[in-house]
Amino acid sequence: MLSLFKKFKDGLAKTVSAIAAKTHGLFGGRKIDAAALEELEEALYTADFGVETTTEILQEIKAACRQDATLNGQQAAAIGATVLRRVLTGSEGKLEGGSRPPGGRGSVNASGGGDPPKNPQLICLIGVNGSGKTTTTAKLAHKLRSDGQSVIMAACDTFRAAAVEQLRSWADRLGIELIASHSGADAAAVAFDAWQAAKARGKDWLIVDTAGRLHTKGNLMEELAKIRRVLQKNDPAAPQHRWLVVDGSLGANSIEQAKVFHQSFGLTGLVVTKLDGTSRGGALVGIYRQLKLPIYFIGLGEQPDDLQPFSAENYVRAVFGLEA
Ligand SMILES: Nc1nc2c(ncn2[C@@H]2O[C@H](COP(=O)(O)OP(=O)(O)OP(=O)(O)O)[C@@H](O)[C@H]2O)c(=O)[nH]1
Ligand SMILES: [Mg+2]
Repeated sequence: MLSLFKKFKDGLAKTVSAIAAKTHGLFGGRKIDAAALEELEEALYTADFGVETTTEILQEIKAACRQDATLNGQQAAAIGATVLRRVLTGSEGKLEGGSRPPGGRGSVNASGGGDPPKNPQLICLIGVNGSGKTTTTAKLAHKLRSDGQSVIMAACDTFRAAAVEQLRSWADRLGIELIASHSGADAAAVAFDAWQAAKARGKDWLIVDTAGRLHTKGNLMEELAKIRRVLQKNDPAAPQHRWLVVDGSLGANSIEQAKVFHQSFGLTGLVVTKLDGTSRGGALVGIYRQLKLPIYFIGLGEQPDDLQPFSAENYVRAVFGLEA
């Protein structure tokens, strides 16, 4: 099995190799000079790390160069990694277990009856069109099940028949239960029914896929608020997780959108997708810096196993070419 670090490194290969090409392999170890610093600055901008982070990294490397004129690329990479770790402090979202601990059914109580089933924990995925919600719903369900949890998915993108079919084909492929209705059905009603089904069947998790929507469309944003209200009739704490799925290749565009989604739906976290398909994987840093919402998972491909819990350390090491 690939190590988690290797998955990050492979998934971020486009970003990493673009930086290496622009800096002529600086992190390999050659001596730092003014030209190398310029190349590094340019490479970090191009990879979408943003002005603040790029400036901080360059400032610290320049300060170290003033102390030690022989500073080399590997040492510079270590300094860059330290800055990035600092910027990403608090960025890792950690998903705590579902309605029961991994692997175990509810414990049997003294009267021999067994605990009443707990409410399912709910994750609702929202975002603009095409950001990766449906794929992430399936990958996440697969991940949770691989961790020994029981999962059900809800197809609450009722705008297009194709959307339900897309999730159904994932459900069939992965053997995961799906609650769906016809296209045009009320998304909130599907979410409500799915919650009831998850509760009745003692599932740990319910993952809700929603329709893509532009943050500027008030009626669609209202639909999200309604999904939340209706779910709260079942469980005032639901949906416990409200994650914005952000296309990592779109960079700074996501930040304004996220602010509007946050106002309507009270986001609790982020999933950053498609980092494998872009040489601008630094965008994740700007997104976190602006929003300060924990990143729970990142998408590094289109296969079921290509969703990884976000690890700031693995990300930082991959970017700066540090070995695990
Ligand atoms: N390379 C790569 N592709 C991804 C990733 N996540 C999603 N995709 C692809 O992006 C495209 C859109 O993904 P969907 O999951 O359908 O996106 P969505 O947000 O559900 O789209 P709408 O429902 O239309 O709003 C699909 O072709 C996915 O396979 C990822 O992490 N990496
Ligand atoms: Mg979708």
